[in-house]
Amino acid sequence: ETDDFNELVANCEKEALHLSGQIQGFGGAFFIDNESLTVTAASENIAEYCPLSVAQLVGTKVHDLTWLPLELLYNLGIKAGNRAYAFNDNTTTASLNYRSHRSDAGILIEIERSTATVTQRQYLQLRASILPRIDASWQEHDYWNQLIHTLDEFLPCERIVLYRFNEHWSGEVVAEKVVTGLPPYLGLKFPASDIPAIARQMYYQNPSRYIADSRQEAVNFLTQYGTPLDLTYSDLRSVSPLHGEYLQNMGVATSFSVPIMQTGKLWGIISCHHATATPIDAHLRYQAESLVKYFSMIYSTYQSKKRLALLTSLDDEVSVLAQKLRIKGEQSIPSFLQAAKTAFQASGAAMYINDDWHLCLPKAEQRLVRDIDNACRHDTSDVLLSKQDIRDVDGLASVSHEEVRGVMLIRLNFELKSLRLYVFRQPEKQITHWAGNPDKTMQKVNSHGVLSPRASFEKWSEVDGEQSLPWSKRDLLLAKKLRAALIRLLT
Ligand code: BLA
Repeated sequence: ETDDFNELVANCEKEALHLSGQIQGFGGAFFIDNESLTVTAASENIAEYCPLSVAQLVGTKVHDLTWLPLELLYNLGIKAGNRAYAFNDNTTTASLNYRSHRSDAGILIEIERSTATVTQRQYLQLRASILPRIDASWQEHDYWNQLIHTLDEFLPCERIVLYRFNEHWSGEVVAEKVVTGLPPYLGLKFPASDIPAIARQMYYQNPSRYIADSRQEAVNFLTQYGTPLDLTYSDLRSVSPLHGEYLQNMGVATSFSVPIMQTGKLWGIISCHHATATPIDAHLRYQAESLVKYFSMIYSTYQSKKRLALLTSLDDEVSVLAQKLRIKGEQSIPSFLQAAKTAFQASGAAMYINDDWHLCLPKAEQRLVRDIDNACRHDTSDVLLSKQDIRDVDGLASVSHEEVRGVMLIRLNFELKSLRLYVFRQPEKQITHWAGNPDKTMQKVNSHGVLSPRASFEKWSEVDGEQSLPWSKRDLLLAKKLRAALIRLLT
């Protein structure tokens, strides 16, 4: 079963999303080739959105597209990925929203019917509602909640979540607004395979991903030669069948997600759901994208300030620690170790200096510490070694001591002097709440072994009592700063 699963995940990672050759049926699209300046591809449903049939449109010269809002071409620029918009255009009888996307090969035009609109003034009011309410006492979740509540003012959704990626691309719902009657996802973790790398990568090219109806049939969109067009920049791109099924299992028809970038990297997403197909107008989506970008900037300023404050407070902490060693030398080692233990929220500490061991462990065990040192000190990893389970270190598989489970080693190696400082943490019971069993993100649906995404997103709690609490970014920074201070002290 694990093999099946791994194979399927590997397949997902390979799915060429941009070459699906199909679009979703809530809009129509055609492509203008750069070289010939003629239309070389049109979606089968294009007649619903323009005065021409597929056969009439393909082959048309760009200057004959007189019904096309001109700004779509004028405002486009020449960089691949550039976009231009024309909202609520009334050149035809219906009010239409147009979008153009520039790629190296040409220009993709996408057209949707308009269903709602946000005026510029309304948008400015929404945007303003994020900024003036910011208070010096705001914590992270205040920023997150403010964003989703502002989006909720104009997006027709039953659930809006802020989903933050973790280190290895699993993620967690850290803020949520959901109508009563639906199960909350707040605090639940989702495995990385729910959004494969190839789908995450799309957020660097596109400001959002909109799935109008997870059950709707796709519409063919092929070139005049019958080959699929590159739909990288298409908002209408058809839905990966597997993801369509995932959404249906979640009870979601409409899904709209917007990336949150921090320092140029995908940090999280806003994900909006509705159980029944509920159109989100292109103009509203565009305003949501702008609002999320605006939020990202404010939030990264907040993060920089927080980081600066952290660095300053760590500097203070380190200088107090280092001071302890400086004043009384050898004699002060016990109180230094005690203080280091506190600073790292550790269960014990040990230091090797001047060819001697000093221990600060409730049950001091010289031998154990020497064994650990023998196994760890030659580790070739960086200046710091940190583990949540010391038994993962080669040669230490059988260590069993109730105060020694997590380990952090800070080492200095000089020709004459060598110092190694160990801090230990005890095992701690830790609970992770998953949205469904993470070992069963896939299920077999029939005797042929066809796999499908999990059917249950119900809270599934995983309890681990074997590891120490993780060493946080703050712990690692503190360790690096302490190491630098010790170097200054000893040289
Ligand atoms: C895409 N998966 C996505 C997207 C999201 C998620 C947000 C982007 C498209 C969208 O907005 O709907 C996942 N959505 C979530 C999560 C939450 C949410 C975690 O709201 C939490 C609240 N999916 C799987 C597995 C595979 C998979 C096992 O579960 C494959 C092995 C694939 N997910 C998959 C694919 C896409 C996707 C292929 C891209 C879909 C597309 O763009 O067409």
